[in-house]
Amino acid sequence: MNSITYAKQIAHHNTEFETFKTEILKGLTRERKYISSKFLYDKKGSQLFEKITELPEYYQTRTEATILSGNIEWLKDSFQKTTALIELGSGSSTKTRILLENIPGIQAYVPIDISPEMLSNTVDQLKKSFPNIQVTGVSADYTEAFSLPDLDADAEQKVVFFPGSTIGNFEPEEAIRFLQSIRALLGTGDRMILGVDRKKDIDTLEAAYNDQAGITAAFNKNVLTRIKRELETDLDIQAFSHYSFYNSTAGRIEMHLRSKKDQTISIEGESITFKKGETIHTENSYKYSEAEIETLSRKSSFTLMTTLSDADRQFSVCILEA
Ligand code: AVI
Repeated sequence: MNSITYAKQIAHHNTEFETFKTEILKGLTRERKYISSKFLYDKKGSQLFEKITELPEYYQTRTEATILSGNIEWLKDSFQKTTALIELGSGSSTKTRILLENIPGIQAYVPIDISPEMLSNTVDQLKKSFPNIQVTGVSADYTEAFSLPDLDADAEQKVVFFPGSTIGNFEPEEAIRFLQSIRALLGTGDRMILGVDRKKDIDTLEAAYNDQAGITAAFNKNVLTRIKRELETDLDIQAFSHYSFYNSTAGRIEMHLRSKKDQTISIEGESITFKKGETIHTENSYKYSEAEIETLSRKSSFTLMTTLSDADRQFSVCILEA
């Protein structure tokens, strides 16, 4: 590694540290304490999330894969013009493979992921499995402005794949702005395949975020481990518990960390006081009805072409056209 690259890496590391410190302190000194869900996904957090996707209670991942594999003929037929697939998030998963294996016109696949490690794994694996597809990874935070690489494939139709119901982790207004920014990258007739978790009975929803094995609790509490590792603090992780519930007014699952006692902790010299039962809000996961998906698409300047769903209507794979 040359010294310029090294100096850049230190600078990058320092800004990352400063952002983490500033945002954590800002969120914890608010009236209603808050930590952005983006901080849940460090290396350990991403591994725990992978485990969540395999839990019996977490129906989302397997249901989405079942919907895709149950509609292969329809996908083959409807995506005949598709030459380029762009995935938001890392796409080593079964779901991406279902599309790459069954849409024969795809010449280019562009996974976009914030983590360079995840990305290079994906790129290596998929290049091996699909030697005829040009795989170009883009390391970027897709929630910020990004541009697409020049696609060699004379991209007749681009399709953006955004699976996993990650759209639910955006606030509804942010979700519209985000989809509008994706729409701006596309031409008329390009498409988006969007995974959305549907509104359903509270028990099913709450079980998915309060699994028996305690993996979601570990995922949530891992952000405290990260604070302890990266910041100067006397924080006791055991003094907080995982708390997750469906807020039916807002139509979202909320994830919090709840203080087990009255306590004052110090982070980077700042005193933060908790009452027993007080929480730090760490994540929202919005659930959408069919009508809300329709509105979301329209407000983002897409046309909702088709909604594919499972027999129990738990999850939706929406096909949006630009
Ligand atoms: C990444 N995202 C779609 C997950 C969700 O269901 O909102 C994150 C998650 N949080 C707890 N469990 C899963």
